[in-house]
Amino acid sequence: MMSSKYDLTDEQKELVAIAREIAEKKIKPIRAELDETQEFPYDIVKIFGQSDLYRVFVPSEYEGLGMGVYESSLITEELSRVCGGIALAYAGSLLGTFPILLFGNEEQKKRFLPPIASGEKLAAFCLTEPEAGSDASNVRTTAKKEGDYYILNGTKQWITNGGVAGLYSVFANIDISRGIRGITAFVVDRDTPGFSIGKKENKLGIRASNTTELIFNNCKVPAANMLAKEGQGFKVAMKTFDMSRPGVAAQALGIAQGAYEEALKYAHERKQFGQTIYSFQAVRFMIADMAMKIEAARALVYQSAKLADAKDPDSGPYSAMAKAFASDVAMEVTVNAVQVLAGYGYMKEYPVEKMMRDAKITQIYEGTNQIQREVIATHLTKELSRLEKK
Ligand code: COS
Repeated sequence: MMSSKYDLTDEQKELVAIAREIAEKKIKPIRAELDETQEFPYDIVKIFGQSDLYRVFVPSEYEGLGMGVYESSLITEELSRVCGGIALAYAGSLLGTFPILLFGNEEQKKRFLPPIASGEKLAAFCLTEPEAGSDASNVRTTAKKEGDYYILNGTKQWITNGGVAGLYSVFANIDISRGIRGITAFVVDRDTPGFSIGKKENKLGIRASNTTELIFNNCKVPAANMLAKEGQGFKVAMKTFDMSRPGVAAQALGIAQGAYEEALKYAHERKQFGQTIYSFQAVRFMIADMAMKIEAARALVYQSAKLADAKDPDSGPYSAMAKAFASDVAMEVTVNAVQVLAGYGYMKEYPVEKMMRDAKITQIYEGTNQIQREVIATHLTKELSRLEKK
């Protein structure tokens, strides 16, 4: 069913069609190989760039197309329907760009956004550290001011696009004793002295996505690259998540859609006991549940993306709901798709086992689904006081 049931503008329909064509013609033939080799899809990134997909989320003043989270999510969904890993070469760059879009000053936007819009540079979002996962406030990377520079020291881990980006949104603490109020955001260029790329991770899923450690060793970042003000980095990160989580939800939605389509097709072809397995209630109801839950997820994902674009004050909890719901659906659907394809589903000749592996990360990154439920529950307390005032 997908986005065609929604009231998309002609422009949005065109984007969906472009993303689908790239996914079907360019990504599908190589997805299994890149999953095996863990190679980054540089050629696909070039195609994304030539097709103006990175321009979608950049404002027109900075060589973008001036669209937003909704359109980017439609693209991410389509790409993820075929490969959730390769789709991250797109969605991961948007995540890394949000801090600049939301908090960059005019000069920074002019400097950083055009090469991201053209696809010349990918962006990466660098918050996670060995001791700062769910507790994002515990950033240990330090930033010390020296003249017109900040000197960064520390290590980031599990950074999407870590080894392949050109620009990095980095969170460091200017004074650990200030805790959360010391966290400060910077844009770090790949060529900055003292910056290097550490080990590349070997992952369960999204294996065509590049995930690395990053090392800051007296890394000399110009003070002009600081986003917002000193001590406002935690807010930069949280506001970024409010905007980026619909993208993870769209990735999960696309993966689920891909797995459901495989299961539906297979169940109509595969014969056992002299009839298609789709004629058995045990199988047909599993697939009906997949379709139903995917449609529910889609409604929530699109709504959360629209609220994010509208800068609705409640967009944060909606983004958290969409991310948690869609990723839980993706996990359930992909596990069941493997079950429908059974022995064949477990084999790498069919794509569903990869989709199951790819789905898992969507319940984990950009905040585990337990953290999403924390965000939602905290919001509900505020909702109660609103209800009581009525
Ligand atoms: N927008 C703006 N400000 C926000 C915010 C949001 N969405 N969420 C929190 N803040 C502000 C709070 O208002 C508070 O500000 P004040 O101190 O001025 O009142 C400050 O940030 C601290 O908020 P809080 O006390 O809720 O922070 P916690 O340390 O308890 O952390 C969670 C909150 C758990 C939600 C946060 O740490 C989080 O999102 N963790 C997950 C991190 C993550 O996604 N990691 C994955 C890495 S990226 S792949």
